[in-house]
Amino acid sequence: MPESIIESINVKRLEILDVNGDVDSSLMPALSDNEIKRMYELLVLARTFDERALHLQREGRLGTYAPILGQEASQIGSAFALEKTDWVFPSFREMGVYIAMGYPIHMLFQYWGGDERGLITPSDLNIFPICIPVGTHIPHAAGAAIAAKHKGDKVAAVAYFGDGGTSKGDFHEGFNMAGVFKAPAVFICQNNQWAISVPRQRQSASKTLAQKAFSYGFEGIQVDGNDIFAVYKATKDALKKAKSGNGPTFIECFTYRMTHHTTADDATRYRKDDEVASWKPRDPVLRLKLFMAKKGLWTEQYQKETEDKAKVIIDKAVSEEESIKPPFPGDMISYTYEKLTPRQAKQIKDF
Ligand SMILES: Cc1ncc(C[n+]2csc(CCOP(=O)(O)OP(=O)(O)O)c2C)c(N)n1
Ligand SMILES: [Mg+2]
Repeated sequence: MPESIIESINVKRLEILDVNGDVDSSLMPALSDNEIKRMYELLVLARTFDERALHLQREGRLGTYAPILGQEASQIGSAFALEKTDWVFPSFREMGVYIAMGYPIHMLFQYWGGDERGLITPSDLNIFPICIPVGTHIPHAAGAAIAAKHKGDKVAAVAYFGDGGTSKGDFHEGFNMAGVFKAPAVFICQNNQWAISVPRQRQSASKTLAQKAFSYGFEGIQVDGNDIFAVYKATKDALKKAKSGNGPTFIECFTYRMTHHTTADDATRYRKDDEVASWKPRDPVLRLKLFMAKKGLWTEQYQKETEDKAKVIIDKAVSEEESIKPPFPGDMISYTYEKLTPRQAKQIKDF
């Protein structure tokens, strides 16, 4: 039998907003001027949060923190497309998603300050707790999507994870289930080119990460993750498809982690300054700002007001968080064991 190609993989790449702030109007999603301004204000707020978290960590006022610098468009653009009723399964680098969904910011500081009560999601938000183990929440999202389908809920389940997450068995198990059951799931990978010190090319021999979805019978698409309009459109389309019974989508946001993996890491030990510098002109915030300036939506005055407003929100969140009574240390073991050992009982008494 002659060799033949059964089906070739056709991975689309979506780009709308370029580095000069110009858009491909044939692809531009419908967004009002106010919505575009709201997106920009969220980008600035998320970046202000991120900067403050780093400063607080350096001052010993916060624990280890995973920065989002460079990935803001992937996070705000996708979250902007979500409805409050959708179920979100985040990893540990999604502060922009939390902020865009309206999560109380002081609780984010509380969590990164080591107080788990910061992850008690307010009842009007469907956000699962941050998942520190890489990728283990991908099957949870697939399961939630299958459950929503059975219940007839018009919602989608959305999992966020990194390029490193695609190497986990959980990724393949979750994708397989989602594909077989045509689950209303949207999988969003922020391919930031690094999994701590492991570069993308050592993570997978696949040309794109997006193409992996095709093995499970659904579409994968790569988007420019520093282009907020492309991320928004891809997510909006995927959610619509999921909610109309047409199954899952995998979105690979092609972006870059501009700084260290966490505050416990030193990225200068394993990657070159030139590589980081080459991504600077592709900054997601700058790109939207250039677009808005051309449209007459951005002025120096507006920039100042936006930054001042963000600073006030973050200042307030920090003081709110720092006025919360610290948790009782004994809680570390109170909820772990059904019955305490005599030593643990003594420890709790001595706290
Ligand atoms: C199961 C598991 N193994 C190892 C780790 C340690 N770890 C934390 S983050 C990380 C890399 C994750 O890379 P990626 O998925 O690309 O996400 P990114 O950190 O780049 O956002 C590793 C190995 C972990 N948290 N969980
Ligand atoms: Mg990564």
